[in-house]
Amino acid sequence: MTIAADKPRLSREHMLELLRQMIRIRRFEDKCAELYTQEKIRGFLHLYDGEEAVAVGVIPVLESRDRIVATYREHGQALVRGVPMTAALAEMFGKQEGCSHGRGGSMHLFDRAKNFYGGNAIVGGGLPLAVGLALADHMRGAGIVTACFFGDGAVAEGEFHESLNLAALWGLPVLFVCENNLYAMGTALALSESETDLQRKAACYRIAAEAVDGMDVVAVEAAARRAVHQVRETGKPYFLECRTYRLRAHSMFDAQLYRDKAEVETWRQKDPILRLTTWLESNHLIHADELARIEAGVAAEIADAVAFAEAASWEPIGQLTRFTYAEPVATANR
Ligand SMILES: Cc1ncc(C[n+]2csc(CCOP(=O)(O)OP(=O)(O)O)c2C)c(N)n1
Repeated sequence: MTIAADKPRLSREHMLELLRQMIRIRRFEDKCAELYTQEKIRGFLHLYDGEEAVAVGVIPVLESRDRIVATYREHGQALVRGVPMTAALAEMFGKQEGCSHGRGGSMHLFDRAKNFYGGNAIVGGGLPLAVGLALADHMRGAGIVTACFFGDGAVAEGEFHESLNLAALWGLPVLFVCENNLYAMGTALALSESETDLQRKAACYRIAAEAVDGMDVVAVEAAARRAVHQVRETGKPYFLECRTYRLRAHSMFDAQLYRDKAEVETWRQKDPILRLTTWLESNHLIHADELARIEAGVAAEIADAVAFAEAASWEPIGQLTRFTYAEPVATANR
């Protein structure tokens, strides 16, 4: 391992960028909640508040040719990856200018050009997909890494075990990123898993693993740099468990009866945005006007995205069956 791969990047500009990206996700999610109550966004909506340090710590470490597979709580991953906020929000509105043509909604953001393979409503569903992508890359000798994000709930699925087993057996370049937020909907981890130290599960499959404080963006980034470096060097899988917490309910339909307010409050003190801001302030690395500038820039981007999504169009009814089956090959190409 080279020192460069291991070393946290602590320049002021870099730290401000980490903060900006986390604020960008948080404010986007706040706006989504508001738009949901206005019924502009329909269907399911799962927000990422509290978990921003995971997406922001891991994704920028990847190269653009690397692939990302995510879950239904994926707005943050999509935004950090560079899926335009306009296209992401139009997707949630169900408009055809959305990144999945308005067919997928919040849970199925997809952008082939960004190597962002979704967005998946099925718990654990992204794991075999990631292994398949990595198998193809491995067979082509492409040197590409596939990062697969999933929750602690996915660990209880058979697909999790099948995917880890095959990735290890076949030596596939997958970075498994477990976002352990302690709950699968209303089920606490300790009620569904006999082993709650999730990174230990990787050892059974002979996969290198590490657990990291998922509320600390600097720690996540440093761990991700080690992990991605190792996957790229060896071509073998790696398991990164990010210990985090979702500060909001599971989805917009959840009364949160399974956890008490005091617990949520304790985790609010560990909020990754609050934590980084406090650290920057106490080290005199950020001024109030810089913070205000970041907030203003993010607010303007969100306002543009809302305007774009509002103005975007509904698909004509004649297109209803489009994407149901593969499009016929054009006669000219036959
Ligand atoms: C195969 C499958 N089983 C059940 C569900 C219903 N379901 C939706 S979210 C969820 C909890 C998943 O929790 P976790 O993987 O920890 O992710 P988190 O929501 O905490 O990010 C469940 C059980 C589903 N979508 N897919």
